[in-house]
Amino acid sequence: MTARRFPHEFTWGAATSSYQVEGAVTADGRGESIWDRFAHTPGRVAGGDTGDVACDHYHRYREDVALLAELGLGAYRFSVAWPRVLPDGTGPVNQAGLGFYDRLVDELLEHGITPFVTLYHWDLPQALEDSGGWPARSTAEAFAEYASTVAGRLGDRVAHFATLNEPFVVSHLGYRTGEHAPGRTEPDAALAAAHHLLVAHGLAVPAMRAAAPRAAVGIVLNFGATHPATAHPLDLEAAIVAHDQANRWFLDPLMGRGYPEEGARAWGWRRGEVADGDLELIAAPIDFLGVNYYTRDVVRSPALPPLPPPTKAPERTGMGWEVYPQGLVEVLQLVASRTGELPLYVTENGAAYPVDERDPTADPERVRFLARHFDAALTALEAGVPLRGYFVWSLLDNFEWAHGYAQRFGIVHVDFDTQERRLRDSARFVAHVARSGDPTPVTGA
Ligand code: IFM
Repeated sequence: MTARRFPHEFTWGAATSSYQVEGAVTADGRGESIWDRFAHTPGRVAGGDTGDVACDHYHRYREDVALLAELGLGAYRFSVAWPRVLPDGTGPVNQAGLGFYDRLVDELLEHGITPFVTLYHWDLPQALEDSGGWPARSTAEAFAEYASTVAGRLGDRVAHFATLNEPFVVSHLGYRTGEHAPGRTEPDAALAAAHHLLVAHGLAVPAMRAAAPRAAVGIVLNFGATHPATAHPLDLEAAIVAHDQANRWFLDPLMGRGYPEEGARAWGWRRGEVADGDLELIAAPIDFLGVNYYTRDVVRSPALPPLPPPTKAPERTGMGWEVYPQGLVEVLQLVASRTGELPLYVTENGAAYPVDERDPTADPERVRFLARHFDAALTALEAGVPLRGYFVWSLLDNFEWAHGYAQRFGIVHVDFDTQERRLRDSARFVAHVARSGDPTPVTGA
């Protein structure tokens, strides 16, 4: 029997983001970001951790590119820190900060690795938050200028830019639940932020195309399989609302379908911030869509009593997220039903697990997690989903936001005392899949 394989031209990569790995938060004129401020506020991040040093990727990027090359990965997804480029969010460009990304891109290209650049992975310049943050439309306008500056500088060498990473998380964890920076708990502001993130994307797309005519421009959204807890009509209703609010809120307007009605009604959204022409602007054609997938959401109506715990508890990662690989097939098919032939990438998938103290490079659970999700991606591909690539989250153990360094997602173990990097078994597995196209683990898992 012939093994099922990914096609040769399929892109394999690993992903990181600026605040999670770079450190060097005051180097070369970088301005303050909302995550600097938030992490330095007592009680916001587990263990009082900050991204001040993180993986010191800012100084060690050559070593990290060498790791990608050693693994034979064809692509690296990273993000640009807006406050490195424009320390106050607008105004004069900090050439020293932009220079870092120049060097990183050149280093990648010298190793034959394709850069996939995200413009916004959550580190908003604090100065922009001080003048209203994402709930203010001016932030969207500032983003478009910043995005075209970066595209203009890197677009002669970078062929793939994503505007935003996970606008759902930015708006709802940042402004509704307050679990993320800037830590605001203002439901109306969260909805305004969500809309302005999409406006930012819509303004940035033509500006980036003008600045970098050869580059593909897309966006990265997070999705979860969303299922009702039971067949009770109230659970079914709650799952529809959750699906609208989490999975369709950004996808539908991007695809020209407007905001999903059930979700908008449940949030009591009055749409005051939607200006004439916004929906057309947001639906500007894009060249690819990034899909981040980790788990599923089992939805119980708040009007029903909580269910007793299941007799067999589902398998979960260190984050407490259910391991649910078939959800990736579901999500990719759902997305493709709305995006048609638009190229899709899994731009993030991976898992945090506790470190085996005897051998921090042994991570059989992560190998198994990835193998099952690779298999799901292949199933979607075989079913006709135009999936072009897969980025594992993450290349390195890093700053996992409000969890600090307690949750480790890396296929490379990082010793945060010495900054030593060591390949985990999962890294070798990803290398094997990238080389052979065969998603089956070589040994045991
Ligand atoms: O670490 C994050 C990343 O920054 C965005 N997507 C989810 C990852 C795991 O929580």
